[in-house]
Amino acid sequence: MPKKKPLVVVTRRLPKSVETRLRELFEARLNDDDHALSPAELIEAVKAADVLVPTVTDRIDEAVLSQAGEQLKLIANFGNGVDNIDVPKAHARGITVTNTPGVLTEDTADMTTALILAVPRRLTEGANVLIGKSDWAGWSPTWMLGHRISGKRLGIIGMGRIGSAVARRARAFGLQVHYHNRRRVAADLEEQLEATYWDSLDQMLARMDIVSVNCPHTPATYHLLSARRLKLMKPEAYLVNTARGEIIDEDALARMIEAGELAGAGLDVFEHEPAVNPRLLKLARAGKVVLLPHMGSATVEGRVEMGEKVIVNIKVFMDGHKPPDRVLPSQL
Ligand code: 8YV
Repeated sequence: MPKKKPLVVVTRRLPKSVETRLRELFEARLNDDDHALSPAELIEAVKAADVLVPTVTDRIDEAVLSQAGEQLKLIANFGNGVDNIDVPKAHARGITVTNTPGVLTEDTADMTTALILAVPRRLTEGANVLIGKSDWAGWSPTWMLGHRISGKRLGIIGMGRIGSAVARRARAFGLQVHYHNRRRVAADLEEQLEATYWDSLDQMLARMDIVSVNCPHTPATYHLLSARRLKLMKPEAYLVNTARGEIIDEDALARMIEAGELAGAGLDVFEHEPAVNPRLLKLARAGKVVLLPHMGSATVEGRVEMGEKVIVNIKVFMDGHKPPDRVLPSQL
């Protein structure tokens, strides 16, 4: 008798080619209308699935995991960040967790760079003039002036894959690269990026013109940029975040920009997605911040490669081997 295919429950719609391959390999339960699953639907999914493929929009916490059936042995996250999953609890229940690192590095670094450029150069403000309510009065020497990028100090928080890719791009724009990381990176990488390491995040923040958040969201990085730390930044500095909203105290950030204690921000991620802090929306309308709806890795190519990684992780796991992108609680 042929072996029964594992039931793979995918919580959101994925690119067609990925879904087709999932169907060929497994008994795939897909989400054709792409709605975000309710907590009840998520519980239903973990009760039935051998493998769950969630995304950032699914909160796999203790309440969900405690309802999982005995057969659930793998959570193959479609995404790099795993802060949507209680990884220690999953491990304690004997469930392996994997993610999709590497394939969204360049896309996310591109979007980070776009925000690094867009905020000081007032890109969205300018673009909105031409499609806005009032007519453009024409060029003038003192109109719509932003600030120069070249020669400024960029402080990268989190010099992992994405942070390093941001640093490479930043060099090309003439930015001086500084970074803070849990561990200092290898000397040859530091040299290649001409990057200056700051052991003290506080001291780095006080000296940067632009700060980019590129670290994962873990219990240790929740509100890493607290009100106290944001206050250390120069009033003319900008903050960019393409990692996770929870890393910044958003209310404190909004307050400071409103008060002119910080020049502006470029944010692709938010603390309570899909809700966006109304104060930030107001600041965006005033041209003080640029807000994007979590688009950092949103490319066709990236999504297909993420899907490919998910499939490889499931296949290898089902063949009785350790999947390549396991996430261990000790790594968080
Ligand atoms: C993904 C992301 O789109 O992979 C990540 O960590 O933040 C995003 O770019 C999302 O997580 C998919 O689940």
